[in-house]
Order: sequence, then C-alpha cells, then structure tokens
Amino acid sequence: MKITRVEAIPFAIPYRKPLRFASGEVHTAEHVLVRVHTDDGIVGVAEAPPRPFTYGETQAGIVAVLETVFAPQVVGLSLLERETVHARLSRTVGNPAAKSALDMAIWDALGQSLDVSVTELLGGYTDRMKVSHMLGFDEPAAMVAEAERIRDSYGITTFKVKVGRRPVSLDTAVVRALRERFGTEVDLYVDGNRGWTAAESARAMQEMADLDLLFAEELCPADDVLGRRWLVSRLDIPFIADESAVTPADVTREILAGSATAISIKTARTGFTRSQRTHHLADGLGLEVVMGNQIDGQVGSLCTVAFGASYELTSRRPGELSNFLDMTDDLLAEPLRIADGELVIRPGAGLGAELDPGKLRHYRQDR
Ligand code: MUC
Ligand code: MG
Repeated sequence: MKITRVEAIPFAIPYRKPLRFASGEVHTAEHVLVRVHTDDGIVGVAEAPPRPFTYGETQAGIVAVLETVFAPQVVGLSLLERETVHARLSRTVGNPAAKSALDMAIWDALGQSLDVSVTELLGGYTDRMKVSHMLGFDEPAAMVAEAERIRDSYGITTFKVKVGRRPVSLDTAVVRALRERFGTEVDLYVDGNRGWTAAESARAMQEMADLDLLFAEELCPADDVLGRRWLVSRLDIPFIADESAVTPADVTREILAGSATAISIKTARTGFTRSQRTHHLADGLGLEVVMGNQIDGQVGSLCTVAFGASYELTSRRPGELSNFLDMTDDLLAEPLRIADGELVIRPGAGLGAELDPGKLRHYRQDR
C-alpha cells in the first residue's frame, strides 16, 4: 500500500456552450488528471480544475506544484497515512485544487486496496444524491428553456441561478421568469459570485422576496466585511459562503462573524480529508450544507457524489453535480448518467472511475 509515483496530466475538453457567471467564464475544461500509483499496482485517480478567478491556480501551476512539491512529500508513504499526507501538504499555502486532487486519488487507491468504495470508507450513509443544476448567465427566455431541457432530460427540479450582473434587474427578471414558468414544481436559489455590492444584493433580494428562494450564495464579497454582515443579518433565508470559506478556519471565521449562515463543500478544493473536517465542523455548528461544483468534469463529479453520499448532512440537499453535462466529452469509460434527478455512486471499490485510455490519449496535452 505504498505510494510509488504521482502523475499530473494536463488535459483539455471543450464545452458545448460557455458557462458564464459574475467572476468569470469557462469555455474549455483545462483540467489536470492526477494518478497515484502504489507498489501493489493500484492506480487512484482524481481531477483538479484550475480556477484562477477564484483561487489563483492555473493548469500549468497545478502540474508544477504537484510534480515539484507535493509528489516528493507523499511518495514512500502508505495509503493509510492520510493524516501525514494532510500535514505535509498543509505546509504549502494555497493550491487547494492541486492538494485536493492528490488527496482524493489517494483515497481512491485506498478504497481499491481494501476493496470498499470511498463512500463506505468515509461514512457510507447512502449511495446517491439528488442533483441541482447551475444556470449560467443568459437572457431570461434562454435560461427558462435550458431549465426545461434539463428537467425533461434528467428529471432535475432544483436550479442554482447565477446572478451578480448590473443592473440587478437583469438577474431578478430571470428568477421571476423561472418561478412563473415552473411554479412550485422547482426549487430555486441564487449565487452572485461576489458580483454585487451589499446594497445591490439587498435590493435584489427585496425584489425577489416573493419568489420563495431556498438560499442566497456569495452575493457580495466577504471582504466588504461590515456590508456583508449587514446584508446577512437582513435576510430570512440561509446565506451560503462558497469561495469565501475554503478551509475549516475560513468557515469558522465567516460563521462567527455573521457573514454567512450556511456553507458549500466542494471536494475539488478540500479533497476528502479536509471536506471531512469541514463536514464535522458544520455538523457541530448546525449549519446547512450544499455540495457545490467547481465546474468539475465527470471524475470530479464522481468525487463530489462519493463524498456527498457519505453523510446524512451532505446528502440532505441536492448536490451541484451536473456541470459536466455542458462538456462535449469526458474521460470515463462509462459516462455518468443522471436519471430521475439523481446521481448514483459507482458500485465497487474506490471511486469506480475507470478511464477510457483512448479518450485520455486524445485529450491529454503533454504528448
Ligand atoms: C459556484 O458555485 O460558484 C463558479 C465559480 C466558482 O468558483 O465555482 C463555480 C460555481
Ligand atoms: Mg458559488
């Protein structure tokens, strides 16, 4: 069960249509596939999605930090020494996606070695999650049509609507159009990716007061410290901290400061080891949790559902597991399928992320 080698493979897969939101947009999934090899011939996998507009990481930077800093810190360790892995990776600041992919590939290898699924290793609560779909910026009619297509094709009835444009009426019109089209048939929440000021956020939430929203997420920056507290104190729905609360310490600070009342857990930035710590913290604090999406491909989405299904708290709300539907292709031999609004974990050991070698050859950028 000893780690012998870590590979960091850059790959690129285009999107069918770009996903646009207040802090950026994504046209091509330029991710990094991480493979952890062991002395028993087992290979664990995970993927790292660089999000420079959120965490400052780039694809080339993720490959470099994995090859030059993190791989030498874990080669030679047993797969069971997960706390040592965490302590060693934590010596380097930042680089959340690089650290997380390495951490999750180690858990995948451990699951395969022990012949149990990662979900069973973590908590084993259930084998599936309900899915929530993210709607990127567009005109109201196009976003309603997209929601109809997603509902009809996959049975998804929870939508996270990207907001944060100016004037705020651009976005409030979309949410109103969705509620008018679907009535009580769908659940809706909004994510501003820090695009509005606190005052704009308050005005937008007032305009949407009759639209029965589940949550509001990162409407304004957490760095607008007093404005954000003021906003959160006025709301009568949970306010989710996403990119402002990456580590358990960030979560503690944001919650104790009154700058958020719920959190998003994203395995792409906290792996399984740190996501466990964040889950336990949220459990202790009594927080609502949503399993978020860092615009993951299918390997990343498999990681999210594997973690989310592990605990009662993380599987209570629909998880954001469907961004891969916007990609033209992916790396898994057997593509993920969302049906009746649910995504089921893969049966068998580890993550069950068997790759298609031909697709990897085609999309990798290092050969
Ligand atoms: C989300 O929930 O914000 C978009 C930007 C990012 O950092 O993550 C995605 C989704
Ligand atoms: Mg968000």
